[in-house]
Amino acid sequence: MERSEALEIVKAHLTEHRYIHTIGVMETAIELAKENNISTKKAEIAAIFHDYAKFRPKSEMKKIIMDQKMDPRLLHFNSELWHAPVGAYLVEKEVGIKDRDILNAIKYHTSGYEKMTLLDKIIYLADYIEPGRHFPGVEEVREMSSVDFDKALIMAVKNTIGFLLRKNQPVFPDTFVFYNSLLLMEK
Ligand code: DGI
Ligand code: FE
Ligand code: FE
Repeated sequence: MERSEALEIVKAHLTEHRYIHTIGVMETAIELAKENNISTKKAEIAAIFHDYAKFRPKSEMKKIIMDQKMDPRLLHFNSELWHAPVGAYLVEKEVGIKDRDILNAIKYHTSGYEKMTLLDKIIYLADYIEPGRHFPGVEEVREMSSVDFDKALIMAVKNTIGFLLRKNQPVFPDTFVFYNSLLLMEK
């Protein structure tokens, strides 16, 4: 699918703010894909559609999680997590994207999981460091991203977990599993 067509489709599902974020993720993901020698096309399409389901009503997302027999633990954790797996499902069903690599990158872009591929990691990190992000610690991760990709990823996951802990929020188990897998891989 051409970039212009993909952007036109996703735009109708997003706010202006979220569309600008999406463009930032797309540009960042393409840069990271080049730096890490993987397909920029898959990174481009996964980035464009990563937040496709961000504005679906919670009731609709909940129904999809149940009907499609997705991980039932999702329902006990923050509903912010839901747009990622639901997005992967809807992008396949409504947009017709069949590429498993792209769909998995969308599916795991919020929580992460144990066996993240390089494309999954690129979308996760691009979502975190795109130029529109301004939270504490992001600049350090941004700088590290082109020096040591894995180190930047660990910093990003660590910051996210720390952010949830400080807010007394539960952390989805896959996020810890992702964090552990990155640290154990380093050795
Ligand atoms: O959709 P975006 O705002 O672009 O970013 P995202 O898909 O990474 O999701 C945003 C939020 O999800 C992030 O601010 C933290 C929140 N969140 C809630 N519970 C969890 C969680 N993130 C992770 N990784 N794990 C959780 O358990
Ligand atoms: Fe998201
Ligand atoms: Fe996002």
